[in-house]
Amino acid sequence: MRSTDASGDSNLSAYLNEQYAGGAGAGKYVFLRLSTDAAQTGSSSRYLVTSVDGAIAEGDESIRPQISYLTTANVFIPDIALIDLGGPVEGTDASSWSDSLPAHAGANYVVPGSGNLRGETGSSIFPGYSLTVEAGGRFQIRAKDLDGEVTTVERLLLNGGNSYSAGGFAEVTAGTGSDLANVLDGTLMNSGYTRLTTFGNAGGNAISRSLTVQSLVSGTGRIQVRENTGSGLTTATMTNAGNTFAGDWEVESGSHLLFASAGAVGAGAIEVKAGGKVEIVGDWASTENLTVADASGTEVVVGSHDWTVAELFLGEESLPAGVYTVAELNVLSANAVFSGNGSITVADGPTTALGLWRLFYFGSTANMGVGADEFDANGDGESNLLEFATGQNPNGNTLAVFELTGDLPILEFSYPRSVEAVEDGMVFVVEWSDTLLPGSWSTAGVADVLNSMNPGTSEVENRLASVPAGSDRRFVRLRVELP
Ligand SMILES: [Ca+2]
Ligand SMILES: [Ca+2]
Repeated sequence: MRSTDASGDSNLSAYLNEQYAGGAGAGKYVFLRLSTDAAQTGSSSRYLVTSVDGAIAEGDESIRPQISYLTTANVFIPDIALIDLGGPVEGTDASSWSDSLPAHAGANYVVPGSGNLRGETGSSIFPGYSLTVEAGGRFQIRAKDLDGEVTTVERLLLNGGNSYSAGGFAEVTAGTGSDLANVLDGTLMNSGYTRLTTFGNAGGNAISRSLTVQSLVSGTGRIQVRENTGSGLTTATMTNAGNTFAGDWEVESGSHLLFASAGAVGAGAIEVKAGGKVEIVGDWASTENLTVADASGTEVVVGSHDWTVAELFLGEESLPAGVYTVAELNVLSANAVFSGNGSITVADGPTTALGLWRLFYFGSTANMGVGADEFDANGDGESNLLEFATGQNPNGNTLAVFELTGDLPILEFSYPRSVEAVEDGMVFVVEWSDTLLPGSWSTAGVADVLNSMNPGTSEVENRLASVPAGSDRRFVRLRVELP
């Protein structure tokens, strides 16, 4: 219990004297009732004091006492639930809510599963302290960007479940109009699975109803952007550069997720599903992953920007660490399209040049199938690994050139060596044998240097190994080994 302060004492005293009415009210009881319907500002709540017979109506409102206090968020604030479930209902309808009042200040509102709350048309500020949408619940945004309108919810909490099957997620939808975007502002704290729904077609006609989220988005979980018909007619735009959301953004088929700045992505990872489109207008530097389905209709709009991600998954493949231009990404991608003239840097992907080489020629970094090291993809007698080691196209029609020249006492053996393979740690060993028997191969006396007369290129250098000639016959070979 708190004591009243000096002005409170004075007001309370004056109020009681008013009820006493100079003796005319003598004998009456004055009951003080604390009204919870009093206005609330921010986290400051207050009770208005009134008397049981409403004598204040005859009195001076200015001296009516108020008891105010500071609340901690979500403490001492009543929870009010949407009770009119199923069809869309208005928050301004008293019958929608468990306290039988239109949405008002000083309460936390909850839209449970099967709840479908329509935001107000025009610009509005949701009056409650917070608005929570639970799994299976829906909140429709109906402010129109064309008219400069904004729906503001100071604290929108999306508490979805863990799936996108019916009832498993919280939903925010673009609620009205055609050829426009509905606009949400305020803050949006996410947890669990959320779907942001836009509408491409309705009843067979294009209505192109997009959604713009200006809200500061925070929290974790998963936020999926999905156009109802997957026709690619709408965009879900995230505009707040201060977003801190640390979950996963997901773009469904025929849907478009646009981040107006790199900051708008927050700390989230991005997954572009088959047929989805993502766009970031800025240099996105992330420690999270970008996952892109290698499927037709999938689009990644890099624009003129440079992005950095921990890992870049293209289909099932994690691209090796490195810097990829949009053009290079389009070579690696069978179906997904990267657009613009920027680049994506992969910081933490697999790091071997051999993996990248396999990916480039065989579509996979994996040492298996047609890309396996010991496989001879083009049947020219050279294994894929030897093709890599000697800087060849494993699908081409070239053969590595090995030459053995010279005479007693020194033979000269020349061979091509991929600089990239050396940087990868691959070991090249020139060795000799007089019998070809297992265990007879030796490197004794071998010196292996760059062929200064014919050094090759920056990608494939020509090596010259001097090998001691034997007394009778001598065989020389190149052995390549992975690190
Ligand atoms: Ca071959
Ligand atoms: Ca070859």
